[in-house]
Amino acid sequence: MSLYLGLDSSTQTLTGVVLEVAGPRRQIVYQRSLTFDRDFPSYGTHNGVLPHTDPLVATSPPILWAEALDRFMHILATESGLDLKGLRAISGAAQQHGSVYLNAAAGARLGNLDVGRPLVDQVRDMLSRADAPVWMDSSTTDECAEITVAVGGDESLARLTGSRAFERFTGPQIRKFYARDPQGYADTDRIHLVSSFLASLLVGRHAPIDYGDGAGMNLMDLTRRQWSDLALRATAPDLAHKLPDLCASSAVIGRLAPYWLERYGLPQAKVVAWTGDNPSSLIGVGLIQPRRIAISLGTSDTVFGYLSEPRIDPSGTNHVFGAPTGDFMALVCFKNGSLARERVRDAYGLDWNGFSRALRNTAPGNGGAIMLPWFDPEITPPVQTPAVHRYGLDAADAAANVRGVVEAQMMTTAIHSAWMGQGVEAIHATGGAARNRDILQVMADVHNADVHRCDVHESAALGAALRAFHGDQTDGGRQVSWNAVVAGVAEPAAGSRVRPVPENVARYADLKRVYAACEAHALGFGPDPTPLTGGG
Ligand code: XUL
Repeated sequence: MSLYLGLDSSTQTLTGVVLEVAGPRRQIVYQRSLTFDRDFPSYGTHNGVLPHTDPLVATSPPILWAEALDRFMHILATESGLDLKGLRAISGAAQQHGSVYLNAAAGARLGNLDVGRPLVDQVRDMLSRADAPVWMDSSTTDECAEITVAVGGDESLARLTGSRAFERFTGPQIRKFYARDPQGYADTDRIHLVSSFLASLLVGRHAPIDYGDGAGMNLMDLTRRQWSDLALRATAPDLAHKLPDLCASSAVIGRLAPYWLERYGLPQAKVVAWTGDNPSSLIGVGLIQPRRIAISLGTSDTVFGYLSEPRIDPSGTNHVFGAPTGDFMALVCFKNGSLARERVRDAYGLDWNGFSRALRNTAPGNGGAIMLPWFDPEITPPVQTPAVHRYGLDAADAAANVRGVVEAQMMTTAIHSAWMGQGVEAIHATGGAARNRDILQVMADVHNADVHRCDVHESAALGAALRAFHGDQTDGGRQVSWNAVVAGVAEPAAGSRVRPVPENVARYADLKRVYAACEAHALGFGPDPTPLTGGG
């Protein structure tokens, strides 16, 4: 019997999942989350982020993440009741893009962690910058523009690194630090991602950055999987010497350092490279084959696509990262997810049952009526000023508006993931709203694909535990397919398949064109499409 620990250091929590593998049987035997605000109140974070007067700035204290890791290991060792002698490997995932700045003494300190002192006190002395900018930061618009010009434009940067410049990405953040605090930058010996920083604490030396998370920096040549000289030069001087090495996501990067063995009695488990939370979730929702996507219906709606080759989104809104399988993944994010569904539900005084009833009592295609449900600023397509647009849709008709919001959300996911160019056969639906079969039917019909419900929670931590298992196996010379890795754990719920109805598929093929025309009109670059819609 072997145990595998998967950790996920997200914006607000550190979660650990322990997977037990005994022959073909896999089961989750332990799960625990620590919430940064509640469990570590002395740092004064709000939802995991420090307060700032400038609303565009978002940073967190890296020592908080280190303390949480230390406390999690203590709890695991003393309260889990697990026989940890069987712990064979650990891997992890972390919020993407955030960066941690270490001084020249950090290498030696990492290699010599004092078992008698809490980790947090030792990490404090390793930092050349007390705070870490995180993915919620959007203060680097100038730096994005400078890097983009130096690399030859949006499209060149996207082709090179998988994404055009985004404020939260690590390269622009590094450039801002260099520009605002040149001495701090000069004192920085190594710049880690959150993922490689935490992995470094486990192995007791500077850990590499994996290709998956490395692709979220605007610094890595996505196809060659190496740091891009051009992008590095566009970002900050001498950066090549400050970045860790890159490695495959499944690489075993070391074993648990003596600190963990002596302090918590843990065995010398292997440590598999950490990655970003999104690449890790790809495994956690069992997305390991081409022609499959996952749609997470949560606070925001997110599409993950498994890609066997790097592709570029011509609209420049979306990202391509490395996938833990060694392939690639696409990430498309829609901000108006559950919030938009709730706004419509509440506007018509419905509960979720009433919402479902409205969906069942209206015909697919909504008589040609279209809603653009941009209750909040939207990421895909980019919409700065929120507004709900209705084309041929009567705002007083509750049922038509319920259908309008759901059809809009499914059509926008289909239209804005078409660039992945892979013809979707099956969709893994996750998140709260995936419990609603009527919504999943619209998803199946709009995408013309089978939809399977995935009931996994903590998909990033689960993905990390599965990656720990995979890394351990392949490191031991055993070939194990990703199918075998996720079998029975990160698979769709049995009996949850929803098939597309051919007649609805045909209707939505037409309606998607109308939706795209409405979107173009609302964004100001297309004619009024009302004649095409229900009101025409
Ligand atoms: C992805 C992104 C977020 C963070 C959240 O580009 O910024 O999903 O990874 O933790």
